[in-house]
Amino acid sequence: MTTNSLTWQELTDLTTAQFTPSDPVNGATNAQAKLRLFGQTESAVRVTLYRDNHAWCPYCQKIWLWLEEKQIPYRIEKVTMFCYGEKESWYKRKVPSGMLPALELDGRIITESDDILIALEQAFGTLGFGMKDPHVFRLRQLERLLFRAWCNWLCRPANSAKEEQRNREQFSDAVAIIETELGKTPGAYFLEQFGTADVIFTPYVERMNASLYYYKGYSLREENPRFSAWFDAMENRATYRGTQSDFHTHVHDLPPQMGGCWENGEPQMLVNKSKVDNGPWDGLPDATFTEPETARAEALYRTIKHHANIIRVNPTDDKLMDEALRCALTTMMTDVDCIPPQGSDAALRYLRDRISVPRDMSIYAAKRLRTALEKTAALVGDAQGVPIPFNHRRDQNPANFTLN
Ligand SMILES: N[C@@H](CCC(=O)N[C@@H](CS)C(=O)NCC(=O)O)C(=O)O
Repeated sequence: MTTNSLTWQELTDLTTAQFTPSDPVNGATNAQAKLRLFGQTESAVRVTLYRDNHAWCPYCQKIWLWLEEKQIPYRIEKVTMFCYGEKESWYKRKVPSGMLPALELDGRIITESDDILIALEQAFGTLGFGMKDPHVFRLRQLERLLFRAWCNWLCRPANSAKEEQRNREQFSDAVAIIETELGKTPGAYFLEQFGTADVIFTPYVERMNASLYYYKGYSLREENPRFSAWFDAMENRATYRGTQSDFHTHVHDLPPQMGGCWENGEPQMLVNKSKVDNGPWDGLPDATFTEPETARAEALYRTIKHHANIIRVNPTDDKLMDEALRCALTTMMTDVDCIPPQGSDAALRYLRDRISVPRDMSIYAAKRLRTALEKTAALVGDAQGVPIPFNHRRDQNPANFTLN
């Protein structure tokens, strides 16, 4: 059985009936808000966080998560990272290096994420054990040890199988040290209670989990029981879920940021890479919490909101993409195939490859949309979209999405 595509009006009626977006200002952690009040008044705001449009920058995620956990009212100003497009001149006047994150606290600009956390602690108190606590200090050093071992393995080409193996072992040794640390307290977090140390580990451990799965066939989350429990505990926090990205977004954002990521070509790596790129996206160890019932409706709501720009930036003819996109959304919502126009397979896969989490939508919403786009594309062919660039991500230039 197949169905005809729904009109934009019919799709809008569906999302209105099925989805009530939460309040970006006072509701759950989300990547779209420009102001967060946590029920307080705007006069309580002392902080502005300058972070990237894509909600991707790891050092920004650290500050973001801390502010959300502490429920400090703050404004958000979004800035373009170099590899996505032109850096805003107003930001360069404020922070000449253009680096992110930056924080304005009572009118004072602070850069460097660790200095930002220390300043925030001085103004608002610590989140559990703070930056200068000796246990946290030691864990911060171990986080950098793990980071260096990860970079060494992922971001440098190995000259031989032996070198590749050595890099893998060095990383595994660093992981073993962290596993021991995680085992020192009865709970799943680094110290007795959730706090600064967990926030510090979050951004890069999330990126390690994604990148090593895809480029090396190594599953950090599945192969290490304490890391696994830590990820599960983090996913129990609505704050973390609001900042959480998916494997697809990370593995294609990392190469230009890190100056390259190197595949090892091993059989498991090839299997993992294919799953992340082509699906099925269900079952990937990027999220294991129960899927919210609203995932499809959220994906629909977010796509409708930006559909004019999504269609305009797609390399395919606008009319063709309009019909094809409505077909994919119809399938996503009805579970019935909708045959898109001939020649739209590459266009649908172009979009499948450019959903950015959490910038565009949450992780399960993205899985639903990627699945519907792939399923619909497969009805008319196997043409792939324009490949995702490796040296930059100007195909994701935020300027294209600020037009309405
Ligand atoms: N040590 C800095 C590192 C910050 C950093 O490397 N930021 C990157 C983004 S992750 C950046 O702003 N790069 C410039 C750009 O991409 O525009 C910190 O901890 O804040």
